[in-house]
Amino acid sequence: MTLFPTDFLWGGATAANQYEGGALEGGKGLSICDVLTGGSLTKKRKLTWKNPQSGETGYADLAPRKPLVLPEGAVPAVLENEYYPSHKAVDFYHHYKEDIALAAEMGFKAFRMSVNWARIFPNGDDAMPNEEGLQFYDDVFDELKKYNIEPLVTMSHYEIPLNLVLNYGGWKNRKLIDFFENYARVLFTRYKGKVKYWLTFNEIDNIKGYPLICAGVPEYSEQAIAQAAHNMFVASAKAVKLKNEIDPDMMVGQMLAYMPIYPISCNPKDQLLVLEKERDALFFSDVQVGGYYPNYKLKEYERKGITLETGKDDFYLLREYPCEFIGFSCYKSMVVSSEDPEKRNLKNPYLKESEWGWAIDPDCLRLTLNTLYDRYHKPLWIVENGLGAEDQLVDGKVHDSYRISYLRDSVKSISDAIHLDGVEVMGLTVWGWIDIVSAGTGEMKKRYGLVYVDLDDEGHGTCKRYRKDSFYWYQNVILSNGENLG
Ligand code: BGP
Repeated sequence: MTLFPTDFLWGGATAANQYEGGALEGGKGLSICDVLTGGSLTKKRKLTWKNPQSGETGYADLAPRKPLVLPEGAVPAVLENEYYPSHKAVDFYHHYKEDIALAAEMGFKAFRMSVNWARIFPNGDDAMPNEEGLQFYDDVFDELKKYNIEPLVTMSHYEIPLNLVLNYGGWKNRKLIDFFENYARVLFTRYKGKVKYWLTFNEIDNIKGYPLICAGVPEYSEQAIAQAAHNMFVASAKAVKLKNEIDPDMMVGQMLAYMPIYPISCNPKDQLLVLEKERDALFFSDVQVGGYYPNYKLKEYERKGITLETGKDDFYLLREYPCEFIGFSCYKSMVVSSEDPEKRNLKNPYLKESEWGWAIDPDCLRLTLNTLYDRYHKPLWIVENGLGAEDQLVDGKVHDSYRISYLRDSVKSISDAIHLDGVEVMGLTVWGWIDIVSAGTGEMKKRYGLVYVDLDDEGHGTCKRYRKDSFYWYQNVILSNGENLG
């Protein structure tokens, strides 16, 4: 019995700021991620700054749910002699032909990547796009076409032109709606016929914890976050409207970070907390996919005195131009307790954890797929899932049975959602199918790849690519359309 549809889009996922490199080449402007240092589990990533008047330089913390605090007169800046993982990343910029050939060898049907906004509009507010940047992505899409691989393109994946942060305050400024609309118009017009699937903003719901990285908003206030999210919703709806005009065959999706949340006990208070925490993510799909602001959010805004600056067509646009599919990332599940509602990372006694403390939950995809499908009845695409682990390269080989086991459970979970529950699933793009820089920690050591890249946390290494055991495993999975899980 075939469990997966014949047109199921198997593939892998990446993001420009973690993969592409060439950050100072081809006329690209600086993005917010280009001023972030590397790090590790114990040494947090920092943002570097400079005071242009005094020449003083330094490092600022990037803690979740905290504002970015810089000394008077300082601005985020690239410092000499500092290592920035996004600048070279794993150098897709110069290796794209080799990498796409590897993806094709595995049998990929889809390749998730992001266009770096600052490669197209170096300052975000430029009148004209950067032709060299446009040409680079043309070359990449042509290469993918050679192998019949569909690109799935995120328009903004944890990067935003630095100028839009410094001079506009990021997405809390409504002017960004126009800049993004312009950017979307350029992308859709140029890549019409080459790119069918688009995602607007990566993990938009993470704006609650990371407004700077998700939305270029340096302060931490619920008011600013609500406004930035609203502006992004309107920009996303405008992108859907535009693609209808430019190429109705394209599909524009939402991209949500989602994880199932379990109550620590059957105390009803714990279950109420689950409801609340789930809404932290679902609010974003309620608006972007459902097309309206849900009452629970309007009530919350009322209670907190949050008011939105809106345009006269905003709510009409949200209703008329919702996203057409939901792309989501899901790596783990979470446990909450009403005794300590803000505490994250409560241990689940039924699950093992990765070396980075992420719960390994074989059922989280089936649960997520059902939750989202029951609520929206729109096609779903698992655009990120995978295991970050430390790998050993020995004699050119990596025996990553732990990754195979994780991914095998994921594929089973998706297959159950399809054939037991009837969920409409478009595809799976395994996160970091080739080793890339970790978004959270900024290190190379946390590897997700089916392909190993010889680079360390400081960017030293040959950049050479090696096929891991999981490469061959996934190749068989794709070849058998999910029947042969090894
Ligand atoms: C998601 C991001 C990715 C990616 C992934 C893994 O949140 O969309 O950019 O990096 O998580 O996270 P990390 O790299 O921190 O392990």
